[in-house]
Amino acid sequence: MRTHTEIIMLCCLLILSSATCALATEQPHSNTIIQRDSTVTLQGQDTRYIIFEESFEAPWEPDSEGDLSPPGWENHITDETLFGDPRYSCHWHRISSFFYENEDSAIPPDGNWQAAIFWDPNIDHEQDEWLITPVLDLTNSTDTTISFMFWSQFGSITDHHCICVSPSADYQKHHFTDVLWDSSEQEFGSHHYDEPIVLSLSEYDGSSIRLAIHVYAEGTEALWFPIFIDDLSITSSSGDLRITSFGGLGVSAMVTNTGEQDLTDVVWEITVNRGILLGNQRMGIIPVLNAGRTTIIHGGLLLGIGFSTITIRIGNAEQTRDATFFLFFTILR
Ligand SMILES: [Ca+2]
Ligand SMILES: [Ca+2]
Repeated sequence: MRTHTEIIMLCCLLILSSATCALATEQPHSNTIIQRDSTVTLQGQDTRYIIFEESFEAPWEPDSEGDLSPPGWENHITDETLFGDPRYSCHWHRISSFFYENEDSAIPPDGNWQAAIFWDPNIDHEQDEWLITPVLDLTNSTDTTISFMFWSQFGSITDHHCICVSPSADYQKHHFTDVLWDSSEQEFGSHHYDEPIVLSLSEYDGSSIRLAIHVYAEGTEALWFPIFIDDLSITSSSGDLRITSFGGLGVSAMVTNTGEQDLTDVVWEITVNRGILLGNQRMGIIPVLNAGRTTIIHGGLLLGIGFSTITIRIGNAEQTRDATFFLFFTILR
C-alpha cells in the first residue's frame, strides 16, 4: 500500500513533468487543461520607444568645423574663453561633477558626465552658444517628446536657455526658426536637476529635424549663471499593444504590437500578488517586437493554492486579473 504522502508526491511529479513539456513546446494552448482568454488593448499607455538619447558619457570629438562636440553633434562657439582649464569653458563642453560649497552641486543625474557652460567674468564677452543634435528622423514617429535634465536658473532677466528646432534639419544658427522652450519664461527660481523637462515634439511627427540647446544673454553680454544639461532622450509613442493572457500551467501572455513602430527592449513582468508558493514574480525583456508582429511571454511554473490576482506589466502598461491556483494550475478570471 502506498501512503498518502507517496501518492501526493507522485501526483506532483506527474504534474511537474507535464508542465515542463508544455513550456518546452512554446505553445500556450497545448497541454493546457484549464484555460480562459481575455484580450485587453492597452491604448495610450506610457510604453514608448527611444529615437535618440544622449548622456554625454562619450568623449567629445571634432564637429564639421573642428570644435569639440558629442559624437555626431555640432557645437557653435562664440565665446572661446577657457581660463586655462577646459573644465570651466564659457562654451558648451563636457564636465564631470561640479561641486559648490553653499548650494546644490551639479552632479550628473545619469552616468558621470554632463554638458556645461560657465559664465564669463568678462561681461562684455558675448555668449551665444549652440549645441546641435544630429538629424532626428521622426518620419515614423507619433507623439514625439524630448526629455532632459536641467541645472541652472529659471526666470532670469538676462539669461536664456532655449530648446530650438530646425524644421529643415539644417544646422546653421538661422535654420533654428522655432523656439520650443525658454528658461527665462519659467517661474523664477533655481532648477537644480529637480525633475526632467519634458516638451512635445508632436508638431514635427513625420519629418526630420535637428534640435539645438541655445544659450545666450540679453544684448551682447556674458551669462550670469552656469548651466548643466544631462540625460536627454527623444521618444515616440509605441502605439498599441494587444495582450491576450492565458492560465493553465503557469501564466503566459501573447503580445501583439499593433502600432506602426518596431519596438526594442520591451520590459515585461508577471507578478502574483498573494497565495503563491513558488514563482511569485517573473521578469524578462522582449529584445525586438516589430510592428504587426506577435510574441509569447512565458511566465514559467507557478505553484500555489487558492485565490489571488496576477499583474502583467509590459513597459509601463499594466493588466491585472483575478486568478485561482491549484498546485501548478492557474485559472484566470
Ligand atoms: Ca551623463
Ligand atoms: Ca562648430
